[in-house]
Amino acid sequence: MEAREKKIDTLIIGAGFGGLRMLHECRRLNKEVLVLEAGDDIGGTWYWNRYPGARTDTESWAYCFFFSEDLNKNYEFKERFATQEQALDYLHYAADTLDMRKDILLNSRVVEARYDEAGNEWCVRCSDGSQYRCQTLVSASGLLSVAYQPPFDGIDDFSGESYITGRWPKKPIDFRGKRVGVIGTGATAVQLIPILAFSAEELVVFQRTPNYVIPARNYTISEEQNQYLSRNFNKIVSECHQQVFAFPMHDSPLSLSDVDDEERERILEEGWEKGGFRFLFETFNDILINEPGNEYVAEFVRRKIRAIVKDPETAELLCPDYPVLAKRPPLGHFYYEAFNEDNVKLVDVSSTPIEKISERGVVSGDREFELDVIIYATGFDAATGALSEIDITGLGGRKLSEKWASGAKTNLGICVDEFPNFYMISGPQTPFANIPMVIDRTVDWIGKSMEYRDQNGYRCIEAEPEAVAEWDSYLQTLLDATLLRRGKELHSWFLGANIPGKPQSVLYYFGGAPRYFNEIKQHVEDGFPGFSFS
Ligand code: NA7
Repeated sequence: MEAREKKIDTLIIGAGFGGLRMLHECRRLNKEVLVLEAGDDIGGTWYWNRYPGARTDTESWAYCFFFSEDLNKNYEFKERFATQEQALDYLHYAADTLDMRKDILLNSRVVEARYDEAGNEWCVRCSDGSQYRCQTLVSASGLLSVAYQPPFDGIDDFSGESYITGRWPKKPIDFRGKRVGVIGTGATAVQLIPILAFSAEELVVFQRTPNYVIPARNYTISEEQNQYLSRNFNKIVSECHQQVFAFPMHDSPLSLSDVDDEERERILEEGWEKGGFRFLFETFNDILINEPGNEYVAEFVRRKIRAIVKDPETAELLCPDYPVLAKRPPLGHFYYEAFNEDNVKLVDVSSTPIEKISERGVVSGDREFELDVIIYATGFDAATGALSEIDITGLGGRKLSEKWASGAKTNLGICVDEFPNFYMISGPQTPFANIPMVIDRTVDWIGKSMEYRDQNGYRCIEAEPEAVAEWDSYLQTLLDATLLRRGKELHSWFLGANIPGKPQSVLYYFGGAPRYFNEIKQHVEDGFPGFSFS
């Protein structure tokens, strides 16, 4: 039987924050649009990451859509940092309020996208055999959507239960009376560990690299604060446009050397009390670039760790020895405190790596840890993972996987040369910052470029190869100016260094969100230099 083939103007892959924002943009442009979503519900990250303790690390009033004041005015945010259920609830609320579901097809995993030069169309195929043709293809498949599980020997030999945080089952899991091992101490594990400490009989945490965990200081949002947030929606949006990581915060005017030790200590204490990323951005403005000053902040956090964690040996293991922000710092909800519980044990696997998984548990060096449950909180194939799961072919049979064999390269983090009318949201080489805000600005640019293409009688937009090369070296320069350049030795997913063998390139733009927003705005005003229209 011949597979059905539907023609549509614009196809969007993924119904998370990016896909829904793009759907809204297509409606603004009066485009016929369809969103193909692999899951059986919308939500993307917030659909899949339902492990206990999952929450946003961005304050909920800035973890939202920014295109409609009315949409947010009528929504009640529940907590400073939305839980997974709350973040998903917001997306459901937005999709229902804006009647988006009629343009979304669930259970539709895109596996192939091929550009047909003769027809100037993308031919898209899903795993169920359904096929589509579209003029414009937009990937909103997520920056952290393909969970990474290290290929340890013997994974299948384990006789207990195994879970991967990024593909957590819908059914609640009962950890009571069980010996549970968590591999990883990134942002995910940091959220999960304090919750598991309450239920597991024994909790063994396998740590390769410690992180600087900043207290989140979560709280319930009062009715009064919700009213304040409604009244101040535009102010919040404008704050996000101006803050270096697109948060509704005020970057400190002070550098670490502007003040003496006593004042520096006071400011850091104040930031520690505010909690969240305010500790890093509202205290001093050069933590990410000033190495000696950074060491002062690092030692401040280490002193906090030593003060919280009672066992000195455990406290030392939890103290990182690299610069703050060289890896993405997690926000903690009583993370360090969890290590004071008698049932929680920290195991350092930095010098004796996990060698294999046995029938009974985890083997590191000459030690075997017997477990009933192993949880892999081992991160994601970031930025390019979801794109590399789709067989994407551009002009002249060029595969995206071949093109990126030595590292992903793009223009503006949105388009790739030889892949006409193909856009990426949250793809490689966009800013790493408050993700819904970066999505918002990226989609605004995509919408304007589509408008420009259509209104000027063109049928095609394509990135120019010279501009792609320039963007790549520009991003390298921006990275080199920050302490994030240390990421390679720290297995940072910002560089693809968390996955052995992954081609490495600068996967994110670190010039600051406001600079990027201005640059792409300028691109529109200048008529899209670095892109050819035909
Ligand atoms: P991360 O931050 O990539 O953390 C993954 C963790 O898994 C990290 O602690 C890794 O140690 C650890 N890991 C990975 N491979 C191994 C092996 N082979 N052995 C031991 N430990 C290993 O992912 P998350 O899901 O926590 O967070 C991702 C982002 O999601 C986060 O930054 C937020 O933006 C939301 P390592 O540090 O590499 O030594």
